[in-house]
Amino acid sequence: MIRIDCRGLSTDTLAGSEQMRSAYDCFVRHGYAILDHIVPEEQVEALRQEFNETYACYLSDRKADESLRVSKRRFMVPVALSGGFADPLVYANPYVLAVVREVLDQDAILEAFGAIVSLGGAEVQHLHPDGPPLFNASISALLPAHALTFALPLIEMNNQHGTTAIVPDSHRWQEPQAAAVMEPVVPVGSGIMWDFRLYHRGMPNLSDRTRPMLYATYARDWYQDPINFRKPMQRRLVYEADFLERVPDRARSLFPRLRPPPREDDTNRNQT
Ligand SMILES: O=C(O)CCC(=O)C(=O)O
Repeated sequence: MIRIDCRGLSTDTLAGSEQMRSAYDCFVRHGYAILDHIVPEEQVEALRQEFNETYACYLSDRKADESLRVSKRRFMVPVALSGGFADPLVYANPYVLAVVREVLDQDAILEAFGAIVSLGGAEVQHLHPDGPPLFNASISALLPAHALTFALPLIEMNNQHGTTAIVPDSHRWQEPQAAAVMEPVVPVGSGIMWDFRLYHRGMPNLSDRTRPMLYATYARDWYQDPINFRKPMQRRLVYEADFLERVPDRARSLFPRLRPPPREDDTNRNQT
């Protein structure tokens, strides 16, 4: 398993760094990158508390119109880009963006943002990629990545709380096959990213603690995740009126089509 330690790595010189080169190589060859020490642990702990308070409604086994059940006791839920979740270190982490822009494009967008909540007792998921092949043709597996998922767990992902198991190299599969599965421990402050084509699955949560994992979908700017937002009330990005004003210049290109959200009294305006 290849891991990239970002501790002490200056964000000013990331593009040419050996660590980012290794992360890129691992991503292109094997379909994943694990980045250690990208967010201070105290900040992740604060996010976990904020998540538990703000999103308490998602901490039980309950179906909701705006969330998606992705396996037994596991849900994909919307998280607003507000409070601690609007910190650019979360949605535009410099280490993550360095890999995203190299793997996808300098103009890659943040296509969706939210959390996967794995409740205590959540069962193992089936192996799956995050999206279907781009074309119904073998060339799809040979192409560069078109989208990727970044996951930032709010408690350690391990064999008690359940990690995201991945099948290295499976982004190049022409069809599903038997292969070794890797179960990385992802500590608080670390993150993992995988190619949208990579086979992976959430592992069982054997503990009685809920395991929230923030996710961000980054994509080439013409791509939209075609399967994970199939319910009418689900939102890809939830944000407040002044969010865009607070996005730093270095992250503006993640939001090329974002407009201020519609006012409640103005139902004729477009929604993103
Ligand atoms: O819960 C996890 O670790 C992964 C969830 C996942 O891969 C999904 O729902 O698509």
